Amino acid sequence: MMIDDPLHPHSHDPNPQPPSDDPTFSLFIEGNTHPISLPHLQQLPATTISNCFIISTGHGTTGPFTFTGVTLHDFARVHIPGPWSHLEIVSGDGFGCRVWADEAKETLLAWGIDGRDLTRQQGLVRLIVPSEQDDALRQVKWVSEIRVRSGQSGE
Ligand SMILES: Nc1nc2c(c(=O)[nH]1)N[C@H]1C(S)=C(S)[C@@H](COP(=O)(O)O)O[C@H]1N2
Ligand SMILES: [Mo]
Repeated sequence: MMIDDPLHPHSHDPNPQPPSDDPTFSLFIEGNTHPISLPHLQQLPATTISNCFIISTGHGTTGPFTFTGVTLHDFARVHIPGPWSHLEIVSGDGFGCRVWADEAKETLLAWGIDGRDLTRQQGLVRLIVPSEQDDALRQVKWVSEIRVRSGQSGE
């Protein structure tokens, strides 16, 4: 295992400080890179999911929050033409996780919280995986890259 691989999450200690001010992220698909801006993301179909918790056993649970954003399912329908098995979601501070296609309807690229815009400090744009309970290791703040994969495993 590579220690600095963002897809093998590090310690459970959250980083409170955004790596930059710009919420634009890059979509990597079949060797091409597309910038995805926040205004663009906010024009995609919005989904709101209530009763979300950020469950981090080491430093307490926060919530319930109501997050608003675009599901990865809707995002993929617009931006990913071919079949895909999973997405690698990576942040600007070297954090990340994988989301499989069968989870995409329940997973948000969130830009809103409790009826307001998420602040950059709160994670804008933030991956929200409501089912996750493992120290918030999939609640990725400051998404900076989404890489589309069609392989079997996470390798
Ligand atoms: N980009 C990024 N996202 C991250 C982390 C991080 O260090 N960097 N830490 C995770 C962990 S371990 C926790 S507990 C939560 C903390 O979320 P909060 O800062 O909203 O409480 O963010 C998760 N998402
Ligand atoms: Mo955590």
